[in-house]
Amino acid sequence: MKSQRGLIEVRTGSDSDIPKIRKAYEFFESLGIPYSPRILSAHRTPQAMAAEARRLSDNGFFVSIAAAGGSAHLPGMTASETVLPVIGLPVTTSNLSGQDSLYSIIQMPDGIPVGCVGIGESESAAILASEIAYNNDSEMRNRIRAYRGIEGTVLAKTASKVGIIKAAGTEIDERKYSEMTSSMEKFGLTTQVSEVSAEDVVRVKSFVRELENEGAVAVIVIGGLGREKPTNDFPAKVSEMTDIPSIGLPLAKGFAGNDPRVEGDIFYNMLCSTAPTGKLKGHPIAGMGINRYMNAGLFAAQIAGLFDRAIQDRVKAYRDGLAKSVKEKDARIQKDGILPFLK
Ligand code: RP5
Repeated sequence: MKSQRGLIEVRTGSDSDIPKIRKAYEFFESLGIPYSPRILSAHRTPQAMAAEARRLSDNGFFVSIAAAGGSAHLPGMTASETVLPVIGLPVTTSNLSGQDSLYSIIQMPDGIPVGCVGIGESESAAILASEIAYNNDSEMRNRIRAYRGIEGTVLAKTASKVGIIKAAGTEIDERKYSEMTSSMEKFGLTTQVSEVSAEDVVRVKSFVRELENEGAVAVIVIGGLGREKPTNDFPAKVSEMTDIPSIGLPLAKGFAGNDPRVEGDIFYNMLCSTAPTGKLKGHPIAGMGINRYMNAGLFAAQIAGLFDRAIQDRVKAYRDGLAKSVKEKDARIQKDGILPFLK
């Protein structure tokens, strides 16, 4: 497994992660996709980890896969130092089977998104990274489609367009939804929206084909736990049909753990499903945290920013705004004390 630099960095928090994500390297090897492996620890080498994250873009990378286990800070910390899309790969652990890794990666607070795949789903991470990095490369896209068994071929023409597909019946928080779409507009993205029944394969397929023809850079797939039948496995269904990078946005009102209608938990159900063979199958989905609407829009903007400099600059300005607001609040606490914050 000789590696070259390429567009994709694969950082692990420890050498002990490497054999656990073997399938990622194997995917790149089998499709002839160059990648750059690193060991960068968020807690043992934090400075080097952050410095290398800041250099990702200048070093020509388009995307970083950050694989870590336990209290897995690596993906979130990497994402906070770059505006390139970061894919979080939760590594399996012995005491909590990687649930610890998953939860510490996926539920990133709004503002800094990480696209998280299923626990140990290293091939899904590699496929997703390739779909993001080679969105404007017809030859590579068709190679990935053939590998995944997706029907038809595409002619790449990257547009700053993002599809949004909602599973009918999902209870949407309209305020947060419009915050997401209006911020996407401000970043310079155009959106194409569809609400369809998760069971209506024909309509879902025709919508994704339309997006493919128009050069969409990402599709945000919304499903959730509602009063009706859960639709949080909708992102997996959509991702099965297309190589457009799929961003999964799971929604829930109130407590989202241990829903008896869901196999595993809300994330497991979104990122992995049982294939007809009865085997567990992961999907190349950039999973967002529950109700992290803003992060879904931001992740789409970060993908679009790879191909459109103006969008990337707006994402940078947004990040600067986040940092400025924290600094202002801290200055206020130094000046006025804690009382104004204890309202
Ligand atoms: C994390 O801690 C790594 O990503 C790894 O999954 C976990 C354990 O690391 P080692 O103690 O095996 O080096 O940083």
